Amino acid sequence: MALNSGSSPGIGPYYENHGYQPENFYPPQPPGAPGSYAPYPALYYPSAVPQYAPRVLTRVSTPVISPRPKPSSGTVCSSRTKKALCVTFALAVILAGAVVAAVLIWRFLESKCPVAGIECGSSGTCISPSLWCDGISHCPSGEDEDRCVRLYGPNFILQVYSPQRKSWYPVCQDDWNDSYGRAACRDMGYKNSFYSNQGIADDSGATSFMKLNASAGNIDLYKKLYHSDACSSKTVVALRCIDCGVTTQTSRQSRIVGGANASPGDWPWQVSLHVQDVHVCGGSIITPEWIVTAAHCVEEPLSNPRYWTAFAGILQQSFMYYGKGYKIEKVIPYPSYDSKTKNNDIALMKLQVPLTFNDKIRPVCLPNPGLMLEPMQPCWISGWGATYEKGKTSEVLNAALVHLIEPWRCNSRSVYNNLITPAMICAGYLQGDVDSCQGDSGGPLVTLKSRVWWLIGDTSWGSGCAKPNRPGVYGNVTVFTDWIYQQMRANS
Ligand code: 4AZ
Repeated sequence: MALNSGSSPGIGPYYENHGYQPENFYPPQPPGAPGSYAPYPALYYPSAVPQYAPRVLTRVSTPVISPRPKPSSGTVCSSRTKKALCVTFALAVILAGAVVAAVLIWRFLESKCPVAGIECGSSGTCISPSLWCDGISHCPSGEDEDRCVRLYGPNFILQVYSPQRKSWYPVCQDDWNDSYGRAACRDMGYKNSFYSNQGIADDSGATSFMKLNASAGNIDLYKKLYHSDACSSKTVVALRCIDCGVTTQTSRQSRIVGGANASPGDWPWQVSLHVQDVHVCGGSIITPEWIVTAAHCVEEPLSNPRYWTAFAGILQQSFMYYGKGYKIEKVIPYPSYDSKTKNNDIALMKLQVPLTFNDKIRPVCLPNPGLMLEPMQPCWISGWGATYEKGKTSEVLNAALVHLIEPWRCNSRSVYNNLITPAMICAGYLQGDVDSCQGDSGGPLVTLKSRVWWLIGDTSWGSGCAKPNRPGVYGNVTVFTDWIYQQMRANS
């Protein structure tokens, strides 16, 4: 991270960071890679050849003395009885093989959506995970839209999608309890994770709610929900599935304006991702098992989870050598990541063993839809990246204050001239000086709002570091939250 000086961000009118935006919102992309750096040095590439020596069978030098001349058909199946035994044995082996193959085929056919699909109820119809909860019914009985939940706005208001009315509704607090909260968190993709349920006054001006029919017996949560224009408690459910976006650190803002070394617990979601004991990229903890990073970090030949180790809660690179590293179980790059344009530069890593949270290791919140950001929202970047262009990665974790730069400004001719897509977000200073740099990739761009830290971006690219009119470009995480939750659901 290039760290020199900072400046006070201006305050402008609010704008909503809409998730998905129309494809044709921006002009077509000119060809050519926008980044001027390779994502990782060739030095870190794992060897392309297997690292084990093949075992060779050695012959015994002592001659074998045969009492009788060798029959032409071989030594084992020599007599008639032995032949019969051989045939029986061979048949048994073939039969066992056939049984194993039949079981495997049966299992494959039994999972009715074997190729990355989700089954609509038990109808046998398979649809792509990306079509779930997209507001359009694809399943024969609309099952893909009938248990869609989301957390809306800075206060985590629980909303349920109504396929009939084609709209999201807040859930009235009447008769709600923690076990419903747990079920909603599970349906969102949080495996066994639930933090709090609270009834809060709804400030969205909603006049219609989803209400629980408490007398409906022990049936599915979504079958118990019905529309109502009344909500007697006058409060709606605010649901937190994970205690995210909080730090024990309180004096950050006044201490490190303009960028400086981080203190323990400042950025507890920041991880360092290593390949062969070398820091390659940053990442952000979002749950005990999931890390958000950049897709360009895990491009071939580094797509294999076995190459990667994550370090959490450690500020200094030299201490990681002795620290506890977390092995990676899965690497999931965004399916339509484009390595030429860096469009959709986001990936997920699933840890083999979940993290235990403490003051130094904590998750950041994924941005909820309805989170309003200012055009020049103050944000923070952090990482072990180079402290000057073409420099080496830093020994200590650094952090800097930057501000968002509106897409129209970042796409202007003097800045990135239409290279910025809706899946990207620019942050930094047009005068230069403070920026992310090589080695910060995959790491967080976060903002503090309603006393919660939100993951707004993942460090993606830029032309050089801290140069005038060349701010940092980040993956626009808000655009990817549906995909992230889908992956957490499908790989839990
Ligand atoms: C990199 O190569 C990189 N100035 C990350 C961020 C920026 C440039 C390069 C933005 O990892």
